[in-house]
Amino acid sequence: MSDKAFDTDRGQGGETHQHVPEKGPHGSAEAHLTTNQGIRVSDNQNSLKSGARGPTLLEDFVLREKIFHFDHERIPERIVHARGSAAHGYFEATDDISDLSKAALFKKGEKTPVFTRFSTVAGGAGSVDTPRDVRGFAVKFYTSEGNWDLVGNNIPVFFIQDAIKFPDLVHAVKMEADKAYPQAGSAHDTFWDWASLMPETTHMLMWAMSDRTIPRSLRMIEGFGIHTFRLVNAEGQSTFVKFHWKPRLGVQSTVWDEAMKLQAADNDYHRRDLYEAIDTGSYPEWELGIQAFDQAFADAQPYDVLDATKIIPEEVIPVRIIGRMVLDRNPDNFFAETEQVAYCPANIVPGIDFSNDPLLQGRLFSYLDTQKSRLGTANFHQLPINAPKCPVMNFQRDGQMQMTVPKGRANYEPNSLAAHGEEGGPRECPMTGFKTFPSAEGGDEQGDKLRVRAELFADHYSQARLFWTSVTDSERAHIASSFTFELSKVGLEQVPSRLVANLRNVDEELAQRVADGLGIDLPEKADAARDPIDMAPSPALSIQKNMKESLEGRSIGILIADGSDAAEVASVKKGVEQAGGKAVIVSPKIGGAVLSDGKTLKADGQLAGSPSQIFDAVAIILSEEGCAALVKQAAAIQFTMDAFGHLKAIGASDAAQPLLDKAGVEADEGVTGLGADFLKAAAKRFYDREPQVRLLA
Ligand code: HDE
Repeated sequence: MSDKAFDTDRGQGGETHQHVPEKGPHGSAEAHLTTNQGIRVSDNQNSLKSGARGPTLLEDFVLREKIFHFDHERIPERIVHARGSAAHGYFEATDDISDLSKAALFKKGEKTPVFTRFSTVAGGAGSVDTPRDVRGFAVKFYTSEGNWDLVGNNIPVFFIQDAIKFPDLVHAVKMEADKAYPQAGSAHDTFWDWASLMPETTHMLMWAMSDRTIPRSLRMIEGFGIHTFRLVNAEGQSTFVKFHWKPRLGVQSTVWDEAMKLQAADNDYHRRDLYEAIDTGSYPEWELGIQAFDQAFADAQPYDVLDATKIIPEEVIPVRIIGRMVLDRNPDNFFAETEQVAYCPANIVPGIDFSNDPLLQGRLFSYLDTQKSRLGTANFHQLPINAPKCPVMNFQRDGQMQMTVPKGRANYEPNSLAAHGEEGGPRECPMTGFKTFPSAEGGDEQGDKLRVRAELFADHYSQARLFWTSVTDSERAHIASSFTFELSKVGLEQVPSRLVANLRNVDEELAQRVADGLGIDLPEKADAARDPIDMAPSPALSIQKNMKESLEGRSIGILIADGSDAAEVASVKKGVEQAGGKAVIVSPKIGGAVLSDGKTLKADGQLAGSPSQIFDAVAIILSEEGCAALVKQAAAIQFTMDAFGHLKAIGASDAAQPLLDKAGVEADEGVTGLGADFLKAAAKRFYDREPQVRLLA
């Protein structure tokens, strides 16, 4: 060797490998690093060169294989729902519904493994967690009879009624084709241009502009199968059904200013929250409920149960709880599991069936198809995360990335090979196999091939109005303000008034408030294809009317500084933890603060990196000297001001008052001392405070 060679792992060159123990600084002697062909790698630091300063050699198969594989690590992201977080868990059937469905997974006491993925819709895989957006809620049940995928959202209705409009919706809402922004979120020209021309979006827009689309946590969202499905019992009788997931922690949302600030504070806010909850044994849990009904009920409603822009109010058909889902294990590998999981609404098991909902029917094609382009092979079902946990046997063969090795020559059916001592392969199961429910699809008229929609689909406004009349004044103000905010970002002059013209069919006051918020004249009311009717309000649609006051699953920030009273800090921390919450100590330095007892309490978060939007409530425990220092710090003032502005409880020591004053905190029910009253307040949001801190439409 003429050049002076340097071997990074082992000091100066020239040493032979025999002298080096086959063990890296973090590895074990047994875990040998190999190539993909299983050949042990002797050096993972240096490529093969012709002399230490010479060219790298093409011969270096270790280098080439490593770079080759790296170059192909990325796969196409999902066209929608690209950003997601997932977890393993189980579903447990808690009620006997054998009168409705013969599915084994619904047998009371049966436990079925699940893999559940939550997602935003519009943003790319690397986008943020808290834009205003619908959340996907997809559950794969690995049942003993095959996989059932319930691929839903956190909103019970959808933007469109017919699958043929889906590409238009997605093109309009995703980043604009020429500009590549916005990366996530609907506040831009093309979405509102399209939506304002599509009155069928109105009901969904009401939900999208409500606090449902800015959830506090993925653990605190509801889930809905949206479409009407069928359940089929052992006698072959069918019942229509809608599926609901109800979170044990209740539904909780952020306020819009908080959601925006969360994007800056923590891009991964929801992903981290889900992961950490499971990691610390605080398992997210939902109840699965159904609304079951028959054809006579369906025929009697003023809306069509096949229309995905309509709900059935829970007050009309109460949700019957039939099971619970617990998510108790984080994925081991994000790519192999969360990214490669392939959901498909067409995956159903005996005992469940489809309805004619034209949106559902289109989905039955789309998901299987998209997985081929995303995962690259028709054999994606063989990936561990997608493979059923019951036997899979058929005569499908070959294809890219075939992972199984079928034996023998029986790759066709019928065959008589078994009778002659060869492997004959599986056979049909006329008794236990899946049979489509033989619904009578009507006589000659319904059988005609027509590009039409059923008559009641033309009512685009009655249920949008139902949503508006069912929520609180505060929720209405949020809806009107969100419409105003989103439309304020639209540069196309014709669009806001067109949308407001549609809103006049929902509620005149809503339309007027949005027009006032935008500073435009109230346009003429849009023609309605079908006049809306008034439906009885459904309080179940409101978040605020159904809040669960609890500290469980919530995170409380405790701001301290040098001199804070040690006993007060300890008591608040203990109180929060005993109530099931998480107490997070925040101080100007991560190293902590020296408390009144002379001891240093280490902080969980540094003030500059732990703004109050990441907490559900805050306790500010300061001494006079601590407060005098913090009152001059923008981060501390902002911390306090935002907690107040985001309608959270603030528990404060007497000496912290100057900081509260500087931050503009005014006394109300949510501003407390540090005792039991704080713990009670911390379980709530103070929506009554809002008119005092923010101008709403
Ligand atoms: Fe999807 N949707 N969708 N969708 N959807 C996809 O499948 C599609 C719809 C939903 O975590 C895609 O694997 C069509 C309604 C979720 O992996 C794609 C139509 C609902 C997820 C697709 C709809 C959903 C998807 C993109 C109109 C709520 C993420 C990547 C007919 C009930 C699942 C993929 C996950 C994903 C098509 C409408 C929920 C392209 C054509 C309604 C939760 O196949």
